[in-house]
Amino acid sequence: MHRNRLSYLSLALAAVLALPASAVVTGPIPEPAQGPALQPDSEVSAAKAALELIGGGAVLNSDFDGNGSSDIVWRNYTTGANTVWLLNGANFVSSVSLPSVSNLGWFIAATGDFNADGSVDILWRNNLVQPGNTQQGLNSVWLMNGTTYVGSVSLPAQLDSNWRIRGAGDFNGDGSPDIVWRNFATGANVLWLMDGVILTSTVSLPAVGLDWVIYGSGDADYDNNGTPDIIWRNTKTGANSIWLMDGPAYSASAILPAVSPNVGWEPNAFGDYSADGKPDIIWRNYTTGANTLWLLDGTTFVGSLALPAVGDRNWEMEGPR
Ligand SMILES: [Ca+2]
Ligand SMILES: [Ca+2]
Ligand SMILES: [Ca+2]
Ligand SMILES: [Ca+2]
Repeated sequence: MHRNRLSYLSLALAAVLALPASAVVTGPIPEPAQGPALQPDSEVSAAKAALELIGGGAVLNSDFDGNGSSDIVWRNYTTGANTVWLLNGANFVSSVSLPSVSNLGWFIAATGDFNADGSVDILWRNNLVQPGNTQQGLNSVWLMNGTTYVGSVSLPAQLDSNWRIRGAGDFNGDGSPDIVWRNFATGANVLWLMDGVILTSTVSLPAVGLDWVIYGSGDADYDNNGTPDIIWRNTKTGANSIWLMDGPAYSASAILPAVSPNVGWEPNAFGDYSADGKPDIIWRNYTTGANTLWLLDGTTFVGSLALPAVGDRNWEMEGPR
């Protein structure tokens, strides 16, 4: 065990140290919005429950339009279209198209306010190893003003496609979102501590077996200790777990209810959708197109609520995370 941990650590360090100090790249090129905006399926939205708002929650870093409610980011991996759903609590209000990115190798990797201007930004990683994809390995932040694209900034590249960005949150409390990486070949996990869009240092987290996948972080602080936490799901057993973080260090785990594997559910968005100041989890079912909100009281499951479905499963829910 100890030896494995050390080998993961050295692998992780080797991987991050191999990064160029700075890479001049163009990032995903915004294109005019195209096609219809992502809309809820009408037959399901009619059945959606209104959620009684109990008011007063913190305004989280998952709120694109500044109305105090967390929103939802979508990307269509067939068309390249991108959309934000604006919500009022758990109620769908409207959808806003973002610029398209036609290179489907670009994944929306995380969200966070990287330039500390009060608007949530979008972190992209191009992770697709494919002939002709010259942007593989690049990472870029879209700086946003609300739901308006302002510009993009390149982060250091990471050419090893086994390293995937799985979320971002301010772990060391300096105001800059830090980036959560997981290596899908080795099980190693690393934080990039950021100063805005500048990588300042890396921190290795404990390694975890490959059945477990990190689904997100964001600013979701489930135990209210001031540090965002990390959501894990075991894709073989259906178990779900939260890593409670103490700054940029693992502190303890909390168990969430299990969700059967192999029926399509993935936890995809992490924010406060019940306006009680406590983060919740939105699940998307990639078999049926259904979306469901888990209401949490800290790390305790309280109940679930159906959200509008999106039958077109080319649309993937990409955060906030
Ligand atoms: Ca909002
Ligand atoms: Ca920003
Ligand atoms: Ca930070
Ligand atoms: Ca926490």
